[in-house]
Amino acid sequence: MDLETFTPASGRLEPRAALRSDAPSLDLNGTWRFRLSPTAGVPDDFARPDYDDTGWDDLPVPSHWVLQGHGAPAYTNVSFPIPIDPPHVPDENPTGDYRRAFDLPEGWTGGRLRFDGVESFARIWLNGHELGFTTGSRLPAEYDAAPYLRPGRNVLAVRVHQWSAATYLEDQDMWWLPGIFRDVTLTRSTADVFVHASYQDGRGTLSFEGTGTLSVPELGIDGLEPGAEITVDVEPWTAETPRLYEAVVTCPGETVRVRVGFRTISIVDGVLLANGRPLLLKGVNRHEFHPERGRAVPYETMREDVLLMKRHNVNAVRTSHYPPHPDFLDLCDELGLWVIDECDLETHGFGQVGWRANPTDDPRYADALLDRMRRMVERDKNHPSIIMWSLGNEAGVGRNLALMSAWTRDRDPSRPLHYEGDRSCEHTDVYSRMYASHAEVEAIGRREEDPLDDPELDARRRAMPFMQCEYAHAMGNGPGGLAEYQELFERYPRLAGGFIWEWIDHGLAHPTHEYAYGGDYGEPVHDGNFVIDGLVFPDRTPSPGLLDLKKVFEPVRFEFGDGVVRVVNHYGFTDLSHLRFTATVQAEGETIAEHPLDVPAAGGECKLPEPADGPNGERWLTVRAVLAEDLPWAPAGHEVAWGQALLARPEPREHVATEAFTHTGTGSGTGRAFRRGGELTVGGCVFDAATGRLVRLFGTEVEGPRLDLWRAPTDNDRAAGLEARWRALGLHRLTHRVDDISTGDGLTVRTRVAPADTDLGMVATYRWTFDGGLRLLLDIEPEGDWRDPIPRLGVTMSLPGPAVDRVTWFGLGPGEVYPDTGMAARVGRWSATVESMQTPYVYPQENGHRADVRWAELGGFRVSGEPVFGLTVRRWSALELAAARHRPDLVAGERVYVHLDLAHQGIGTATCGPGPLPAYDLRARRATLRVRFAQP
Ligand code: IPT
Repeated sequence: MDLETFTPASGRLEPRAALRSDAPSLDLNGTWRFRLSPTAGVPDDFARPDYDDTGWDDLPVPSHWVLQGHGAPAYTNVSFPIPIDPPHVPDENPTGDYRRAFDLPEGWTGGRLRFDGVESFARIWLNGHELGFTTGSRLPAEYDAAPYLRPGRNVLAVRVHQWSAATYLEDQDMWWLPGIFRDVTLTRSTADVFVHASYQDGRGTLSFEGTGTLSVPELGIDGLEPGAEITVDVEPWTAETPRLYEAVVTCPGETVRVRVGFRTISIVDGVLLANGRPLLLKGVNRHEFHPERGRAVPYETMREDVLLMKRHNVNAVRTSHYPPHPDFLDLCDELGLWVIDECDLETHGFGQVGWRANPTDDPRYADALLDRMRRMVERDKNHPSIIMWSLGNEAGVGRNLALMSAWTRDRDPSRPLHYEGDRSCEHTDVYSRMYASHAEVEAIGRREEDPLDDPELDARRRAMPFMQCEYAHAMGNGPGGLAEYQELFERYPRLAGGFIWEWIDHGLAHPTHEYAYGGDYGEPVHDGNFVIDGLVFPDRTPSPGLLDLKKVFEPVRFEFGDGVVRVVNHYGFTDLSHLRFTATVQAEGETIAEHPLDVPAAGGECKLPEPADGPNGERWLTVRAVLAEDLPWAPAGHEVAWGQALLARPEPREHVATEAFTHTGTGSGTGRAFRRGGELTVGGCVFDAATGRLVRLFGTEVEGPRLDLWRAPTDNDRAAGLEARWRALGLHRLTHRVDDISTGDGLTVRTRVAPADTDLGMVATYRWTFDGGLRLLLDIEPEGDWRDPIPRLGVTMSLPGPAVDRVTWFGLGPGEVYPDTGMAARVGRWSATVESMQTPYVYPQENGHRADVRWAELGGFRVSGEPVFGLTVRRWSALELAAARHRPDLVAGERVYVHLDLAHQGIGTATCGPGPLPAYDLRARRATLRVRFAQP
């Protein structure tokens, strides 16, 4: 059967550029007739124009049938959902038959049928005549329709098989989503144009391949012939300044418009350059994804992606791991993103069988691989945003890479080649890796990486720029370590930056789970929530990881000195004249002064305003850079960068000696502990006399605070092996024993806290005193040989649920912070409901920790740190959070849990890449937590 042939297609026309042409075209998207069969062998009589399809269903095109109620999606990462036996596929091969009738407009002749994307094998008939078949799901296929078109009614029939020999080339880490998922058109355009537009020192050189003549009215270029070259004064295209010129190519029978951007990508002395200047890629990996529509992404959603990227200081995108919808690339040209366009090739699952029979090295697949590369390059060659071609992802090594690379070098010498899967870099121009640790990136930055066996290849690779095509795996809470990577990228010229894995969580909208991941459709082989690893949630709400990334990628930095701020321009190609700067002074989070700052376009030192009068309290200066005017990707006032400096600390708080309160004489106002029956009272707060536990805090019933070491493991904790070690140790099931309770000036409760079946433990001594507020000084002392990092160090208390609705705090906010994340947080006064303090990770896990909190008001009291504490407030316990598998599993209970922490374990990015850097490991150590509870 054809679907088990190595041949990539039959009957298809030569690939050509995606162009905007004035040639007539007919949009064939819309409602088609559809029938799903479980196997491939059903009769194909449905292709006859007179076939009766009344028993079929309607199906929108573009779409994936599994997201339209026919069959179900399936998620695997590396694993193939079919046996690894190329080119064969199982008999169970979901097969979708499509029919669509259309009327040809009066006077229409000729034309091509164009399919922009069909997953994965399509056979096409027009009016009962077979046009051929095609593979290469995310690449266009065109057929000559002229011989079979007829006036009036025409019938197009398409049979799509989910599995084919080509499936072995499309093992990307994503949902398997068959169907006609991109546009279908009948077009009379046949033109192909390849525009070359380079830039050097203010001058642009333009030429083109194709037929007809080219004009760029704005540049006074008129009637340029193919092959001729012209050099004129131009403004360059960069992602920061996406200057496009409209070119018109008058071809036989049609006029096409191409937007030209003048730019030159080069590699000089091992440094990646754009227009002669170093290019630092601040990138993300983008899959096409929409929570309801899968890879059939609406235009507005593509645009939203680009806008969101731009607004978060992202300047580059790798189209992992296939060419995107062509409109996405137009948006990148227009709004400005550097793009690595990646071929639709991944054979990762062959790695599971020692790369035996890998298509990348199988000559029988040579045509198919070359076909994919050609179709990408031909389709996308006119985009100034595309700066490199990538041969594919995780496809191992093999001779077919050489063919793809040689063809591409010949066709388009202007763009460097990328491929990560071959460490020798034999067929590429850049040294690319994924998830290399900070230490390794630094070694590479210094050109001190481990050598390759082949000295010639080693010398070649050592002279290449380096990039991480994937790093900082944004799965769940995280990624940690972003700032440290960025610091390295900026320090070593060889390092051209990289691309975060990945842009979006691929959670599919689900009626009970909210968002589904692998296994939620009963797939026998799946990779669970590994597909939930994005910087934005499935609905494109930015996650804390994206907010941190925005901070780390800031193109403007502020360095504070005595009465001055130095503004440093980190843009690669523009000055700061598009920005407006302000300085705000806040005392304990209340704004007391705001001034514009006059910053020279080149950056430099600015005097700060004189300190203003105002209330006593911790005083912070915040300097912000915002857009001065509307830009196509964000409105005026959009914040691009900020910095903060501490101006003044408050006078140290005078803690009035406990005796000073004894004169109140009521007992409730004193620091002495009074016993009343089974209760002890300290300053109006009530403790259980037998356990020494606080039971009533200024009238509110409470449980705890008690020492707590547990957090709901993050994906990264799990991947780092920490969860297993923590559970083995029993940190989620600590026991508490009271050893001593003594009263006098306050109350002292000595306890030993330990899990079962180990001699490790912590002595926790709670000292309660009253000075108008209730102070807790908790002394923690580990006993035994603690080896592993611990999840957290702090206390947990719970209150009746209704007691807390909103939390107001002064400290870092508004979002969550962990030791190696939270760069987006700034010092201020914040207020949020308990609900909105939860970060909605699709796969529930530790989240929502606010750091460096000076004080917080909740539940009718104020808790102050001496000096600061970490704060987490939830309507479920850490154990309930850890047990949940989807967000709807988390149901508000009767209690609200308040965690007051001294420290947390770092986050890292161990789901792919390194765990937390050693400095962010939380070791069991002697520590003291000091907090004070008071009525506001
Ligand atoms: C890497 C893949 O390239 C990417 O598609 C994705 O699967 C990512 O891992 C994990 O989310 S490959 C891996 C072996 C490092």
